[in-house]
Amino acid sequence: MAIKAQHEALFDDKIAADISIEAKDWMPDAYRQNLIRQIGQHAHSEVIGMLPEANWLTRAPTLRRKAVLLAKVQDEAGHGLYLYSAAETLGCSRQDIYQKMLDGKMKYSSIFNYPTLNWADVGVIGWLVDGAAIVNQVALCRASYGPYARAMVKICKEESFHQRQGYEAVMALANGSSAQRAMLQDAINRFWWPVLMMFGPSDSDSPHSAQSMAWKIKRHSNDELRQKFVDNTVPQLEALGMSAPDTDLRWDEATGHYRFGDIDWNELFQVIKGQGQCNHERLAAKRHAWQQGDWVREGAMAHAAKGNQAA
Ligand code: FAQ
Repeated sequence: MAIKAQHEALFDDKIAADISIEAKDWMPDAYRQNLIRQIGQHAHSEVIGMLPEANWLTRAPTLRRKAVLLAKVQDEAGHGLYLYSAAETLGCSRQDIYQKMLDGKMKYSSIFNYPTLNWADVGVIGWLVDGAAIVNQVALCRASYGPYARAMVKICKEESFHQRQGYEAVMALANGSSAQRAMLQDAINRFWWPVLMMFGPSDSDSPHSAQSMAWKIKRHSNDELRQKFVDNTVPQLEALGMSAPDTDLRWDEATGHYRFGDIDWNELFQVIKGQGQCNHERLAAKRHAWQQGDWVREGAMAHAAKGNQAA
């Protein structure tokens, strides 16, 4: 057997036997490129995802809420760093993929292109956005690429804390004044559908899913995970005494799942294409931060070079 065919056979055997693929293992180039694409997009989502909540850091209602929010936003930066490191193990350069994101050539999650208009949005992001991220990411803890799967284990632990802090914050509003309840319902109404879109296009419209599932990068399809999220979340909505902006949402005894209305896929594709409410603002903020941080990078590199000379 030719060497390449031997490599391919070993790779296929490992995938079939659920043995992790590690950084130094042979892997098909398409598998490597697909992972760089997904992990890179995931890393960018974490760092862009800091912006909507950071918008409320200076306006948190109490010192306790502010300290918790600061810690959460900082955790998201950490998640970005683990994921950029995981992507680098595949041979890409962090600076290159970051630049592609700044240039609009690499994607990040659609959800972060929606504005945070009131304090309830911060609780709803923790509860629903982190809640959706966990449903997606728990499955990724078993992704076939070892460095990605291991990064996801640590990230999921922290995301669970984020989800609970979000639910605790929305519980306070749900038990508050009628103005607080109205503010919470407004935030749910604006975030509900965009959160369902986080799981990606429907399976029939998802070009990467079949191959990613065959490679066991994705363990569940976009629609399966979306359904799981809805099933998890509707009882929480009911416990809060709140509702989703979906008149078709109902329990289906026959399937044991909640049925929900049609998603506006046109909206998702517009946001992905860069035409969401905040796409321009988010990228402008990151480009500005990158330029402002130039002197820090220069100093750090000079320091590192000096350390290398001394060694
Ligand atoms: N937004 O064929 P598929 C978080 C793109 S982390 C933008 O289905 P795939 C934590 C997709 O990239 C949230 N683009 O693709 C947090 C592809 O484009 P391409 C991020 C989207 O990869 C909380 C094209 O459409 N999580 O929230 C979206 O098999 C709070 C075709 O789609 C992850 O990234 C979208 N919603 O499945 C942080 C999880 N959906 O590359 C701060 C890891 C699809 O061909 C605060 N990623 N696209 O140009 C995944 O699980 C997958 O990549 C999916 C998409 C499920 C997102």
